[in-house]
Order: sequence, then structure tokens, then C-alpha cells
Amino acid sequence: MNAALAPEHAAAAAQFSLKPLSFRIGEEVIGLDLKRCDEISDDSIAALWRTLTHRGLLLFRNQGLNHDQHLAFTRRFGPLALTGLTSRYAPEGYPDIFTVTNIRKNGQRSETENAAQQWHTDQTFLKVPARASMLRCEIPPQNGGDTMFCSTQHVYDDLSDGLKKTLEPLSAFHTLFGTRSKVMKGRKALNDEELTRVEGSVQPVILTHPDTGRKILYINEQCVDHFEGWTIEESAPLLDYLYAQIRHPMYQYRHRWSAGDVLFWDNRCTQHYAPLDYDFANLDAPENRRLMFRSTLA
Ligand SMILES: O=C(O)CCC(=O)C(=O)O
Ligand SMILES: [Fe+2]
Repeated sequence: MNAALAPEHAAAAAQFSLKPLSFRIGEEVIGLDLKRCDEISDDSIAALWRTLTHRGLLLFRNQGLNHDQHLAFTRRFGPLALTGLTSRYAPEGYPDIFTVTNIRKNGQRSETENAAQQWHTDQTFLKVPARASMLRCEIPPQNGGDTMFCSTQHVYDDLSDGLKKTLEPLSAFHTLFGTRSKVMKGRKALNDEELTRVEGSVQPVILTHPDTGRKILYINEQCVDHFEGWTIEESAPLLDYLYAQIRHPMYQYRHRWSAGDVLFWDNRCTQHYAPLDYDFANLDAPENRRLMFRSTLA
């Protein structure tokens, strides 16, 4: 049995097995059919949650979920959050789903074709950021289109005691409109109602994970350009250093998608990034199409 499973979840181990995706982050979950998530025991759901919070990321291969099955499985872990900045990227009839695609509609480029061009964790600009996100792949590009994940609890662990002490009392303002953010590039401006939803939030720089008690480096390039009480110029060298740690391959797992894959990540202790490692200049070619759907936990 994997170390991520506590002894009290031994019964759940009968329903699935685990296989590490990399040393510091991620487990593949083998043996579950998420289409029939009502047959997954409460014990197994608790064991999956525990594994997720300790290992940051769960992979379920070849699931072929539709929107209803995707939402039903997400809801086994709690209520859904507002997805994305707004529900403007939701598929028809599914306001809780965020579409990540490069497929054009009526000749128009998709606003989410490059949605993860910076390392980030989802929705930290909300007062109550998203707990976890679940992304499923319907169409992967033929070559590439990967998503990368970083374990920010391990990034924290490796900082020096001196730097940990400096960061501990700091907080940062998270916003989509900071000097480093690329989120709104190529997107239609937000309307007044949308703007009130994404006002920004103040978050600790070092977060203690509410479930595991572990400390995490909790700033992301998409949302943070300064520490509270520091100027952008003063913050920049230290932020640059910290963001460079998040990019270090030793903390990462890189996923090559197949249609039907589901990835479930904990937004507190991980970050993710999509490196556009496919023929992004040729989006009209069918082999470059990418279509994914995300649900988000409050
Ligand atoms: O496009 C991707 O691989 C990731 C998209 C993303 O950041 C998200 O759905 O939260
Ligand atoms: Fe994201």
C-alpha cells in the first residue's frame, strides 16, 4: 500500500491502487471507473482526498467522462466553485464547467487557447480561492499539448531557514491585473459584474495546508507582483528568485494527455503550467486541436 494512504483507509485500498507519477508529486489511481462514481465508497473518496492533499495530483486514465459524470465525481469531494473568472467559457447548459480549448468558433480565436501560459494555481485572486480543480481531456494535440505540475510544498521545504523566516510574516495581493499577469491578454474586457467577482485578495506568502499541516510557498506569477507593504521594484528580485524555484524540474511532473484522461489537483500545494509545446502557429490543422474541460471545488 502507498504511504499516501493512511491505515484507516485500508478498506478503500481494495477499490483502487496507486502508482507514483514522480518522486515529489502525483499518483496514478488505477482500478476506478469514474463514470460510475456512485459505486465508489465514502471510504475510498476519503482515501483519494487524503492522497490528493499529500501528493498534490491524481491521474485517472481513459475515463471518457461526459459533463454530468465529470461534475458528479467532482461533487463527491464537496461543493463546486465559480469556475474561471466568469462562466463565459462554460459549455451550453453547464455553467460550472470551464472550457480550455484552442478550437475556433466562427473563425474567432478561443480566449482560452493559451489559458495557462504562466505557472499558477487556480483562482487565488478570489477571497476564498479554489480548493482543487479537475481537468479532463477530450481532444489532445497529436504532438504535445502537455500540462506541467509543481509541488510547492517541496519548493518551500528546500528554502533556507533564513529565507523561510523572512517570508513567514509576509502576505501578497493577488490580482489578475498585476504587472506580471498575462491572463487578460487577448481576452475581452470584463464587465462590471465580472469585475466585482475578481476584485483581488490578500493571501499569506507561506500557507499552512489545512488538511496536511504542511507549509507551502503560496505565490504565483499570474497574480502576484509585490508583497504587501513592499513596492513592485523592491519585491521583484525576491519574487524572481522564488518563481525560478517553482520552475525547477526537480519539483515537477509533466503530463502528456490522452483523450479520456482526468487530472485532479490540489490548488493549495501545487501549481501548473501549459508550455505550448505543440504547433500553436497552425491551430486550423485538426491534429493541433486541443479540447479540455475543468470543474473546480470551492
Ligand atoms: O491548459 C492547460 O493544460 C491547463 C489549463 C488551466 O490552467 C486550468 O484549467 O486551470
Ligand atoms: Fe489553471
